[in-house]
Amino acid sequence: MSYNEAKAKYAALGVDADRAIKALSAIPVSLHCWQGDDVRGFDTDPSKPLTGGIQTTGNYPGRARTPEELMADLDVVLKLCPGQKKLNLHASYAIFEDGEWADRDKLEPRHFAKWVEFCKARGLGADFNPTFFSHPKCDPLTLSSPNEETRRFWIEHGKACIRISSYLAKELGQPCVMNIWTGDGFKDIPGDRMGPRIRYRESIDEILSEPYDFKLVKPCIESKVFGIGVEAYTAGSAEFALSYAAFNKDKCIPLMDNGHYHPTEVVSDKIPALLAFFPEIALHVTRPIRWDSDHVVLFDDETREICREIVRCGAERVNIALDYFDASINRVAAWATGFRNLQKALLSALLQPAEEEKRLQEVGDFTKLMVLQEELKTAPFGEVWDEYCRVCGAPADGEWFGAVEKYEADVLSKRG
Ligand code: RNT
Ligand code: ZN
Repeated sequence: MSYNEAKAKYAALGVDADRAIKALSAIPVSLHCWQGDDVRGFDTDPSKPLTGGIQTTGNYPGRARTPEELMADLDVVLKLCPGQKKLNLHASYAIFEDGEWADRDKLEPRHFAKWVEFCKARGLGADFNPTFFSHPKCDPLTLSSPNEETRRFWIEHGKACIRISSYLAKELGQPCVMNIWTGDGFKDIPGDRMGPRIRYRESIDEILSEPYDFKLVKPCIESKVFGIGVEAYTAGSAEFALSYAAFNKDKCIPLMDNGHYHPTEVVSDKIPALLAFFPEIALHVTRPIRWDSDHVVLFDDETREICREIVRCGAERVNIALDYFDASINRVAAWATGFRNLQKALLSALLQPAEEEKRLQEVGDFTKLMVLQEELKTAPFGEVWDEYCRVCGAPADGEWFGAVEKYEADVLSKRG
């Protein structure tokens, strides 16, 4: 079947495929730098384990060990993926030159100058994350620590990150989403649940007292239900993070990571719930299996449902980022597969007759709504996807994996 035939089929369902393709090209998706090196970064000893309750499993060869390697791998991924991209950086990816090193409380915009150069040359915007884990100053708490010296260190880190985010936004001419997430919590039943949360709240207040233009820097508060080693309690629980954002709407927005809820809860349903109150929200799209396992994003039902809600509620109100890290497979393929799948899910959402679905619900014709939704599942999506890839100058399905295999043979497999 040709694209034109597929287009006619969609037209019969009340959908304009050309318009869907055009709309998708304008939706930015933030590509997380941390899939390439198992969330290690460049500012601490890479032999030390990841902390903060997150974990990468697997030791597939080819992990990027230097900024140059990570950038080279990112370049391969960017070429394999259609769509508008931003680069999502963590503070731990600071690039130090001439033997210099700065601790996290002393990071400066210039430590990200190389990333600005990288983004400028590729027309990318950037998002940013303070790194409140994998560092000797985690005691193991950070922003919620009862130790004032620890807490101050991490507050200074957060403030430094606001300044870096402003710099990224100004240099790249696009807003920078800056996400605050800590793994603060306890393995077992706490003796005090309130204290850490009050300190966490006060710490975020202090971080956000650093001046910034809310149109350029968008601080987010990411919640989490539990982590490895923090099974019983997290300071930044869903209610905590959401309440913080709700009480500070003029300063920050809530961020939902779909790996951070109980397994039967779905973020797709939470998107319109939050957007009924917040002008904007942010998302980390991942794939949890039984827990926050951060598997590669697939073109699966919940990813598609999340994208349907993004499209229905208005993609301009949702800051979309990916967040997963699989170290057991080729990392470049993991990156590209997840990014392409999110693009597929967005495209398939844009290929829905949203107005008609809404009308059927409003007139109470749930039979026709179900029939329509089911028949859409077998509409010729693949042809529209291929056309979208072609328009974007990206490879179609079946045309990109060979390049990854070659890159693995020529480059990745030679890394020690
Ligand atoms: C961890 C959070 C957080 C991190 C990244 C690396 O559970 O999802 O967003 O994955 O900041
Ligand atoms: Zn996340």
